[in-house]
Amino acid sequence: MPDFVDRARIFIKSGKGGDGHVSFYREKFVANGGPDGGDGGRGGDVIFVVDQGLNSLADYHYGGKYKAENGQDGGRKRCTGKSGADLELKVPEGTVVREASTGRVIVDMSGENRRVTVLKGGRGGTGNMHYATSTMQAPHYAKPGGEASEVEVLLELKVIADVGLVGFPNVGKSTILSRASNAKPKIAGYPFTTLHPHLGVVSLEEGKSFVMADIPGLIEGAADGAGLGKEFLRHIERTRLLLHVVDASGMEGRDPVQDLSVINRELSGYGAGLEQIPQIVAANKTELLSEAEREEVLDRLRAVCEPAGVPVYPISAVTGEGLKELLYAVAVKREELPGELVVFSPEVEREELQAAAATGEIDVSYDEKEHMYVVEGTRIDRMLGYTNLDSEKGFAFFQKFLKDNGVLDRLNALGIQDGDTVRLYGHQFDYYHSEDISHGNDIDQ
Ligand SMILES: Nc1nc2c(ncn2[C@@H]2O[C@H](COP(=O)(O)OP(=O)(O)OP(=O)(O)O)[C@@H](O)[C@H]2O)c(=O)[nH]1
Ligand SMILES: [Mg+2]
Repeated sequence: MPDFVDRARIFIKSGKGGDGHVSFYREKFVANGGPDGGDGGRGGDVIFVVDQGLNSLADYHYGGKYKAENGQDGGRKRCTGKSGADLELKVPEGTVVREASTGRVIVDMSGENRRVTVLKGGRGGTGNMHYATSTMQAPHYAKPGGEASEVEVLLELKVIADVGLVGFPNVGKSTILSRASNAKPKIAGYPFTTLHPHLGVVSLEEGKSFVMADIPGLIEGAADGAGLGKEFLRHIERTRLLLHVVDASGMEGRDPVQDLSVINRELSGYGAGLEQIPQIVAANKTELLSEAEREEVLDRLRAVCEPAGVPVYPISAVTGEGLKELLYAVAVKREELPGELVVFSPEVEREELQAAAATGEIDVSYDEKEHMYVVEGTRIDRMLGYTNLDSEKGFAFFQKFLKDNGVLDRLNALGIQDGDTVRLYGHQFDYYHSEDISHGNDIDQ
């Protein structure tokens, strides 16, 4: 398994509620005991939890289905079914959970979001013990448990760091991080040595410290995906400050001033406002230059950077020269910048997600107290949401829906008679077998 994974696609499913039970109290010499069927237990929720010890989504790399437990059915003697256990999915801080079908953000596990319920389990069905009335002493029905919900989600890790290192491959970003922090990124003299983000805590004297992210090198076209640029740029979306590293020695045959503008163009091209993040430029590998060459390069860099308010620091990550000054400037600048962590807002409400995620069971029951049949379930709810029952066509569609989904069969099985009332989410209808179900006194109108 790869040690670092920053994206995964999984199915999550909450537990179904347990069914209510139908039974009657029985004892020797006691005839016709009352109803004693217990309630079903509730189904487990799916909950995302930030685990401080994780820094990768590797656990979810293989996808698959993650399921909370179903509630158990109610039992005899007023026995309530056991609730289904919740499912806790541990993720690293900074994981954004999206609905796979639409890409909408469900929750960003950052900031205050340490533990968030994403799918609720179905409620437990009520047992027949609740349905005894003076007129109906032997109710032969109970409520089925609420349905489970299932949805496919995308998990995306956007690391949380104060400062992001950007620049072409091989300019010395990882060398800077390794010298400045406790992090031990791989360093080598070839491009794309760094394959995934590393975080390091940079601690300076006077109690100043910040978290710096080293990401893989960027190349022209990164914003359009070249060299996996998009994947990498994602990780600097939350940083407050960018440390833009260039190779001042030009030893790879490139020009640092031109490199700077190529990378800046990619940042703008990415589209999440990366070009707005303040920058500090580090001109690295200066120990390879003569005094004169060094001044020439710095003058050219400053000519383009300083008018834009971007300071330039000459350094050598290898000898350590200039590093202290650079890091101090980074710490000071970072402290000036607004401290609010960027937390992405949800784009889909949990209720909506839940409705869309309904596994589609439809409950059909008889309400003894109200003397009517009841049809409910999220799918019915949704169907009513887009059907106009007042139109001829809409009503015909509705009838067909009830028939196709076995609702009419289930009403018949419960013993429905012509003229009986059926309730569906605030609508009431009179049932007539010949026409399946007829337009009745709709209490909503
Ligand atoms: N001469 C000299 N070489 C340096 C300096 N800083 C880094 N290097 C060398 O440059 C090469 C690349 O360094 P890395 O830190 O791996 O570069 P990077 O920017 O992280 O590269 P990618 O991860 O591929 O994007 C290594 O051989 C380093 O030893 C420096 O200040 N002077
Ligand atoms: Mg590197």
